[in-house]
Parts: sequence; C-alpha cells; structure tokens
Amino acid sequence: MGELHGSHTRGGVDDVGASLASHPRRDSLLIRERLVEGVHLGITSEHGLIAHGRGEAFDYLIGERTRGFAEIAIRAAVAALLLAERPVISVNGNAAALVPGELVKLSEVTCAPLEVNIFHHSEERVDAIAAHLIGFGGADILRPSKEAVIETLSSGRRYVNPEGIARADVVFVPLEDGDRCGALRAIGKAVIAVDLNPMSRTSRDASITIVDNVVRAVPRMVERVLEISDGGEGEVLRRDVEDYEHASVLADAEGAIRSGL
Ligand code: PTJ
Repeated sequence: MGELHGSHTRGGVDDVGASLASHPRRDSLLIRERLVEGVHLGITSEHGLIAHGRGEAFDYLIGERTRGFAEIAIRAAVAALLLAERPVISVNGNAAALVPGELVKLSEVTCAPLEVNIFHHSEERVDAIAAHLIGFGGADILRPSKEAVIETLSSGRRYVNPEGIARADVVFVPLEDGDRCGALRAIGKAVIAVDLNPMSRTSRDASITIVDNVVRAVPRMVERVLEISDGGEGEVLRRDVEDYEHASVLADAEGAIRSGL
C-alpha cells in the first residue's frame, strides 16, 4: 500500500498518524481519516463515509492485500487503458480523497484525462475535487456538463463532459455506484471498475473488475504501466486482455471471501 502519511493536508492525517503509531489497525484508520478530511474539504460526500464502511468490511474479508484475482484484473485494466483510443478516468468524492496523487500519475502515464463525475452533484463539490486534483499536480481536469447527458441515469452522474466520458471508448471508474456502470455499458463503453465487493452490480456489469481497495489498486496500476513500457508492449497488452475472464475472476474473489482463505 502507498504511504499513508504526509501526502494530504497539514494537520489531519499527519497528526492522527503520529497518534496511531503503534495501533494494530493503523493503516485502516488512516484511510478513514483521509475520507473524514475529504468531507471537511468538501470533496467527499457524507454518503461516501458509509460507502467506505461497506468497502472496509469486504477488504477485511479479502485479507487487506492485492490478491491474484485482482492482479489479473489490474493487468487487463492497464492493457485496456493503454490500447484505448479515448480512455477517461472518472473521479468521485471518495477516489479524490483516497488516491488523488495516484490518479494524477495514472492519468499521466496512460494519457487518460481525469473527469469529475459525482453521484451527489453540486458545483461546489466539483470545484473542490478539481482543485484538489490540481493541488496534486493534475492538469486540464474535465468537469461534468449539461451539454452531454446520459439519458438513462437520474443521478448527478448523468452529466458528463462532451470531450471526456461522452466520447470515451474505455472509462475507468474507481469506486462506483451500481447504476452508472450498467448505463455506460449500454451505450457501448468498456468499463473498468475497482470494487471490493465482487457481488455488487458494478462488479458484475463492468467489463473488467478489480476486486481490491483503490488505495492499493491505483498505485499498482501505475507500477504496471511502468513495468510494461520496458518492451514487447503490444503483445503483452493483448495477452493481458485475452487472459482476463470476468466471470472466473469474480468467482475467485467471491470464493476467497466465502472460504476465508
Ligand atoms: O462522490 P459521489 O457523490 O459520487 O459518491 C460516491 C459514493 C461512493 C458515495 C457512491 O458512489 C455510492 O453510494 O457508492 P455505493 O453504492 O455505496 O458503492 C460503493 C462500492 O464501493 C461498494 O460496493 C463498496 O464495497 C466499494 N468500496 C468502498 N470503498 C472502497 C470500495 N471499493 C474499493 N476501494 C475502496 N476504498
């Protein structure tokens, strides 16, 4: 997992990190702290805290580490992003609070723009998320627009950017609610999701699902891009996509949870 201190705002995570130095659940508590801080900064919705609780429970059950089924999906996801013509990385309030710098880096190495897309829509929160990403080195952050609408969605997620998600062929959605994944698939887009629950609608509806915590999956995706840019690229990318079998990856993840192994 990436370093869980020093990367966010002054005080907040750092102060808590120092006070938890010897706590056995330190990493997990620091991740929570990032989200609480995200709420205070106007980035994360209060509902995002509840969504995180769901995720935490599943993370505990998968052993809080990147498992083989996630690694297969990470390889396929990176390959799909690199092979895409118009890839886009969608960012909501939880992802922005948890992995802002890592998303900026992933955007750079895959040439996929970052687009703010949130369920609980407000212009203030879009501004706050965009500013937060810029603070971590992001540039040209795309915003949702009423000029491009996914008609089948009723939440704030229906508003997309005409130059981004609207015309993307591959959309990466780290941490998602169920409706949009299906809606994006229905209009012909490939969707890559990160979701700790392999049984969720998002996990099932996505083209590729990484059953892992975004705090581990996104840095690993960056690392993977750098690994494969060393040579044999096209062949490796095609093989990574071909090796991915959605149903079997989800079954392995669910099996790991149910068996406790
Ligand atoms: O910022 P907004 O307004 O777009 O709101 C975002 C939330 C997350 C509130 C919204 O998308 C939502 O309500 O999500 P759900 O329907 O609660 O689904 C969240 C899914 O993400 C669940 O299946 C969780 O298991 C999973 N999850 C939560 N935290 C993580 C996670 N998956 C990976 N990494 C996490 N850290």
